[in-house]
Amino acid sequence: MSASPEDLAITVDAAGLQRRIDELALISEAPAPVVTRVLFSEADQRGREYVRKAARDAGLAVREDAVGNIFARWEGGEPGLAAVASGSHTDAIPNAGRYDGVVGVLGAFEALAALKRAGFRPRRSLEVVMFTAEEPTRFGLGCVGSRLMAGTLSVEKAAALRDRDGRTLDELRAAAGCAGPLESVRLPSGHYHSFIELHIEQGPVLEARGIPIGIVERIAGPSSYRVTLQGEGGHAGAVLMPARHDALAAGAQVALAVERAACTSASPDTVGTVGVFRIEPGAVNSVPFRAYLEIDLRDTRLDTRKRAYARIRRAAAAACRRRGVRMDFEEINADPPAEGDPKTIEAVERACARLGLASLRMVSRAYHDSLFMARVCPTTMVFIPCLNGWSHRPEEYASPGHVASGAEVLAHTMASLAA
Ligand code: HGY
Ligand code: MN
Ligand code: MN
Repeated sequence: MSASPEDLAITVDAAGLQRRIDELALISEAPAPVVTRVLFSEADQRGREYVRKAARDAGLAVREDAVGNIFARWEGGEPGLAAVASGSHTDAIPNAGRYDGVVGVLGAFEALAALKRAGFRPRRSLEVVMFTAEEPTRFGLGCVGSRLMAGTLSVEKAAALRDRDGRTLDELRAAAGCAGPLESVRLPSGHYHSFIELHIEQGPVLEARGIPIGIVERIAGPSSYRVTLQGEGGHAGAVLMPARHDALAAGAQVALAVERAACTSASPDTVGTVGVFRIEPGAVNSVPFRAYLEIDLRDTRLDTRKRAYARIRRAAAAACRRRGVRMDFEEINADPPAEGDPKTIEAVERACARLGLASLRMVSRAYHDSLFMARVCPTTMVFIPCLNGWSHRPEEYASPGHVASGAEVLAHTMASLAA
């Protein structure tokens, strides 16, 4: 019987962990310090190879599923018991930083390696998951890997996903060497005992409060929509204003309606963004005949997000009616918020107390694979501070000390849940 987790001398190799974060950051479609690793791109493939090697170096057994989720496992003493899991993603949106997702994958490998060095012998297996496609960049939908694992994305809808060049998920995953039917990705019920994801906060709260660890009680529910506006083009000099059906002007009113609905919501957590706005033909002396927008609308509460959505739809329809512009408004995803599991949260709080680290229960405004893992097992997240709350930009930064503390808290938590 190995020592109980409380007595383990667990030491995280902070320098080694930082070195691996920096090494992975160099695997990018863009020159340093920018990190870009879009799902199934050449850089993403090299990133996946790096992750497989890091898992093996940590002494873990590696397997992959049909959509490219990577599983790194430490078999426990009682294999029949549900495993304690952790993990995150290593795909990165264009012009991103080096910590988003990566801290949760490499930090979890380091947590398990530290437990091995401390002589811990888990009763439950311990597993780290590198999820495929947490970012929506390739297909417009985020968390494709964890959605399929949780069964919240149908195989039909997944197979219908296409990127901007019309390539399907099946084509791209086959080209990346993934094999097997998408049905096989779904986790059997009870597969995991619990799931804890280590991640940078991607917000300013922990840094501002000088608190090293956040523990997530609730993850905001994300929704996204694509809007196509079909107006009439024409010569910028010849078409008089009353005769215009300007798709960009209509799109501008839709974008302002998104902002107004979020700003006037009863919930301070309602946020709305138009992150994609393309127009055609895109010539200075031609009235835009088509506009394409993608809307990101989130909230920690479903009722206020639904009310904001209804307001956006009404305002967009009225603007298009007045302008004689046709509107096609399509939902990409609309997911409910997720709750952190009280017992798993308490396990993290006990680990923080043991390490003498202050912690704060809080909301996650970004979504994560934990949003879907919470559908299949008790889940929470461990946040660490990041500089000015910056994320999804090259200046993203978390100190080696905070990264190491996060991995240490993760190691103690997973050991206590797997003992
Ligand atoms: O958009 C998000 O919340 C996540 O970073 N993909
Ligand atoms: Mn992200
Ligand atoms: Mn992330």
